[in-house]
Amino acid sequence: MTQTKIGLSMLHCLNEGFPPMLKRLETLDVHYIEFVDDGLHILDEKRVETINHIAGTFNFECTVHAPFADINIAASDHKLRRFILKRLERSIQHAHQLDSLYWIFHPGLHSGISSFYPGWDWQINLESVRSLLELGRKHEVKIIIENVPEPFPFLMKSVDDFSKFFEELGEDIKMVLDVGHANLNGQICEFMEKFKDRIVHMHVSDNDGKQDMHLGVGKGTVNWQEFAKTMKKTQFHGVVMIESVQDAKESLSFLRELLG
Ligand SMILES: [Mn+2]
Repeated sequence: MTQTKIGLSMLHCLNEGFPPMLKRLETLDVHYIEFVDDGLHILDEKRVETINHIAGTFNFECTVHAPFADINIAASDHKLRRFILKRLERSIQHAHQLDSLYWIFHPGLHSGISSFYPGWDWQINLESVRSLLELGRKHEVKIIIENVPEPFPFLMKSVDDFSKFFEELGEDIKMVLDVGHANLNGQICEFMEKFKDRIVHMHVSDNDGKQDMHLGVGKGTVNWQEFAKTMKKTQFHGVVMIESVQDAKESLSFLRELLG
């Protein structure tokens, strides 16, 4: 039996700056790491080089989370969108230099003018995803899209949103299932079963079912027993990446116990 691949996102120390994050990296007991190309951990050539140097010594594999704080790939202003895509391309290049397994990004959001033009931002979102897929091919990086949380005005949060998206995109794209986000609309198992051939990576954290709290795994209302059962049933073999902001180490032992 193969062991479940469990990893840890460096999101848990995004408040700490880049050098302290590197220090932590050297003490972690995981084989898979996710870097967040945002906030104090924004990547550049030099930082990528440093990470590669550490990876050579500590032998980990990584994924890269795209910047997300100021990013809307469904931005209606095309000049702004072009700039956003440029920024994202730089992130994809860093993912390539890090030999990242995947580059993970968020779908676009509705804006203050969306109601005047129904369906327009949905189309822009599709277009931007096609552009990103093209950039992924250009830089030889597998890009994957994430389900995002309520109550934010994202275009793609539910199973129905993703069904519509996969149907209309006209290209093949895989996804990362964020279990904490799916808990907010009560669709964890539905996502896992319906998109078992699409889901290649997972983000896990816990919450109270109302807010995206990124609690330690086992500290909220996610039914982890059911999650483990469904994971087996759907034969998920990707990385289960802990995205808790608190109790990262406890989450790691909880998942090792749960998933073996
Ligand atoms: Mn996530």
